[in-house]
Amino acid sequence: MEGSVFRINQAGYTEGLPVRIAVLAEDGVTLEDSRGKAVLRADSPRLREDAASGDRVALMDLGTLPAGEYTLCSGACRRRITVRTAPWREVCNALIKGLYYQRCGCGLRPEHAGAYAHAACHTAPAAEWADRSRTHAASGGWHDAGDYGRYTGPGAVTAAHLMYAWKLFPRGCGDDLNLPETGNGLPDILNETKYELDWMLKMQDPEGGFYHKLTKDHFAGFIMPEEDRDPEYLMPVSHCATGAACACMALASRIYRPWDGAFADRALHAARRAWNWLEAHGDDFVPFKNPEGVRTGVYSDNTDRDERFWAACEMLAATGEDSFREKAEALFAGGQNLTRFGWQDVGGLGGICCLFDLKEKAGERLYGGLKEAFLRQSEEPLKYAAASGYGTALTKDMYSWGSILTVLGNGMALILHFLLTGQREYRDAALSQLDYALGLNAPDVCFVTGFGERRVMHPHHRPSAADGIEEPVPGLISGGPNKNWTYGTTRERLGEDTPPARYFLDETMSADTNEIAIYWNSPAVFTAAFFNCLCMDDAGTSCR
Ligand code: 9MR
Ligand code: ZN
Repeated sequence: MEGSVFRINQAGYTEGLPVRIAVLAEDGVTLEDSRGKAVLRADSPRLREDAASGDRVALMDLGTLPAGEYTLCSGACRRRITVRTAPWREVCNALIKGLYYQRCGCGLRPEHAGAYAHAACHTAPAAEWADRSRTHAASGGWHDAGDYGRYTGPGAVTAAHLMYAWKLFPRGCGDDLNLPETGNGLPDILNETKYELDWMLKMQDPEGGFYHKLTKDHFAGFIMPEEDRDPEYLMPVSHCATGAACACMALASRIYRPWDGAFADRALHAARRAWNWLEAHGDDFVPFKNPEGVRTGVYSDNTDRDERFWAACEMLAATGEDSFREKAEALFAGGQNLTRFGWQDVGGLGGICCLFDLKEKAGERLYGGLKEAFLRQSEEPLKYAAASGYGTALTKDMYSWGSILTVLGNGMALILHFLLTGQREYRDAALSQLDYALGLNAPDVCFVTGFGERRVMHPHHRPSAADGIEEPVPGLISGGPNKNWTYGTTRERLGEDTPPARYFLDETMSADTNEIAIYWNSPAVFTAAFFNCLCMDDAGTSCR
């Protein structure tokens, strides 16, 4: 495998969807079936320089292939690929189960977690940072990433990706994940999401605002979570956390109502209290800063206009009240990035809400304007993908910390564009973003743990490093190449000349290129759920 001239989706291609590979050599390419018979021959590919990686590479579309095992041949180099009827189910399930392994405040039992079982962690009540005399029971939620903190905004965004994945692609989200709740009547994706939502409700302060995060004052060492026993604190309320939690809770009230009216009511009540807090704090926005002496994740942002926009859309969808439409219109008119779905810019989530759930309720002004803006903005990722030697929807400057979020967020935007217009080039470009995550990339790495012959083995993830098991915890996705803000230790290893798309180290200490995070798993769930749905649907356009 070392030095292969092929880059492939290592987790498997899908019958009925284009099979794309990248090749880095000029020899002609032959594809053999499992009996060694050539089923496809391509002339010498025309290599072109890929700006992000510096590679001379050709992206080849082999068209659609029947399910089976194949071998790619170029000169002396051979590499196996697999085509399956529905590879996405397994990937999607693993990515959701990956979040289960991040559960905090409980033990993971062997019957659900296998070898990755561990004792309960972080169960103690937490004091407010600013007033240690005030303590609250706030355990639960998912560990955010490779660290053990729980952060409200990132959690809200993750839960929203999962809820929309379920809302848009219910049959694609898998089920039967062997969670403690499996079989209780709720789909498992919603069971897993509820674990985070139940915690998030505990993060609301008596005034209605949401604490920004629940962490220690410093990151833990590389120990198991149950060994991390230093006190944790509720860090101050922030505008962005409150806006994101408001939106998330309003969405949750709609999603869970068919199964659990009492929970839906609690969620909507929390959302209203958060909204009132935002209204009362319209003029005093300040970016969140770590209090003196705190060194855990900051998740700072210099505006809350996108969180307010998303919250207004979700409040409108949950209540139908006109005042929210007016707010949403005004915040949209102020400018929103509708293709962003990450913890910092949540404009795209407000967009999904309006475009797919509100329609008439949004009114022509908001819906029409938003749709036009979204369709325009989402042409960008298509252009990036077309310009990239690997079909990746990033320019060379976009390889920042957690570049996988931008890749998969663009994948989400491309899918939504396809759902709105039926244009196949958008669907196919979205597929390239998943192909990237699963190995069709310059470093030749499958970024999802547990998948692929050249998979991430040493993510910056405390349990994976501390549990004594060779394979990392499965179903977690690495942030991937990052050359924009890097650690000295990473630079020492990779040097100045390594191009952005190759700026990746599969090493535990490289948090800057190889951490995992819940809100990187969730856009992968969304995209995989879509393609899983597509595989199950003969019409091939939508699975709604
Ligand atoms: O995802 C975050 C990324 O966008 C930032 O560049 C990076 C540095 O501030 O932080 C990332 O978030 C980390 C958070 O601060 C703490 N938990 C781990 C997160 C993933 O690396
Ligand atoms: Zn924990």
